[in-house]
Amino acid sequence: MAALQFTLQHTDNQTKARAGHIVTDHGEIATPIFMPVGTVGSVKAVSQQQLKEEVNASIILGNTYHLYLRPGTGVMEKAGGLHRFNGWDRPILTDSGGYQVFSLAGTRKITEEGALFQSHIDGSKHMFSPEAVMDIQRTIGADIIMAFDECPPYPSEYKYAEKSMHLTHRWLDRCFKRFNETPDKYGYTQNLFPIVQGSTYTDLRKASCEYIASKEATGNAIGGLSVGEPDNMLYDLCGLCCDNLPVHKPRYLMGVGTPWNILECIALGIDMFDCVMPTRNGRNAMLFTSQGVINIDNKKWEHDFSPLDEGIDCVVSNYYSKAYLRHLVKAKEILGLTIASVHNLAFYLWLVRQARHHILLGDFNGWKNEMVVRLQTRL
Ligand code: PRF
Repeated sequence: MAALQFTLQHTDNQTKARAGHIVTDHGEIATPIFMPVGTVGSVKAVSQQQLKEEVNASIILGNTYHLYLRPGTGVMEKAGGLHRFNGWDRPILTDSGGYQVFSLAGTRKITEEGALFQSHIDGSKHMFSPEAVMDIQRTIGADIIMAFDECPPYPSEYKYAEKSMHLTHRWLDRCFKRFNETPDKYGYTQNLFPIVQGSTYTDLRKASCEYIASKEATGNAIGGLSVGEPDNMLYDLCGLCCDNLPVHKPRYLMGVGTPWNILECIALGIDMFDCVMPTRNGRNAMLFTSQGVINIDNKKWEHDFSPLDEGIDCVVSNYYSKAYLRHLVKAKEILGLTIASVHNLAFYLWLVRQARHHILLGDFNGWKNEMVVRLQTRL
């Protein structure tokens, strides 16, 4: 079995958008790609069959933090890894838990050693160190695993951001040391992606990119963005990071974002995205469609028997009507959560496939500019 391979197929003339191809031991991924978030080993309200047949997902995410707390590494090891446990036989990426510790856990304390935190489930105390997080991700067995990092809040003072970035870099050295000392557990190859930090400071971002690039990993990630900063700042910092990361490695922008954020960041040179927005917002009655944003709760849809979205290639989106989904949501029927989540995910996957199509066709920029306006329309 082999380490991840990335082939850059085409770079756009007018923007920095790329069409590429990733090969992992669990299958291939055409880029740019969006990865549905399956925090606890399940994409909320959506089955693995729906992810394959209706959403067309080629890779999903899991979270080290959640899977470590429940069901725990004992179950994961006995199952033979997350793929065997949840029945998803395509690629999986796990986030390292750094971000989740800072956003979800109760009291936490960051030291040189790692992060001490209290479980959001039962209040029990745990310690995540770079070594522990590598060991846990070895046991979960995702194809792509993430380095343990600190994501500073927005805004952060320069001094704090600088100290935090250096800590993330020292943790990265420890991650690679542990990763290289431990073998693949399940017969296929795992890949460790390092994460750029540096908050909103361009000199720190550049320094972090340089440090991350020096690790010569099979892919690189950008963290610490989409944490409350305005969109123009997200785009400036994302662009700067893309320009300072290796060209021939996939670039993964963590936790971004809205459909228009994704299109703008594809234009800056990002290849991989993940975000809870399509599933979380779907469960809260917000639909992203090829014509704009719909609040399906709204009375205006009560008698609208037209399909959720005729503009995309998903049977669920073409089949169920707006009036019917509104009814399910109002009646708090479980199926409503599933239809909204499947639709939103299918839309996100359709969007990145369209982006790839237009990159290869050579008219990405014009298409993107039109879509960025259309997708933000409130219907
Ligand atoms: N670090 C990690 N995971 C993340 C982030 C990060 O900075 C973000 C920030 N948008 C989302 N998920 N490890």
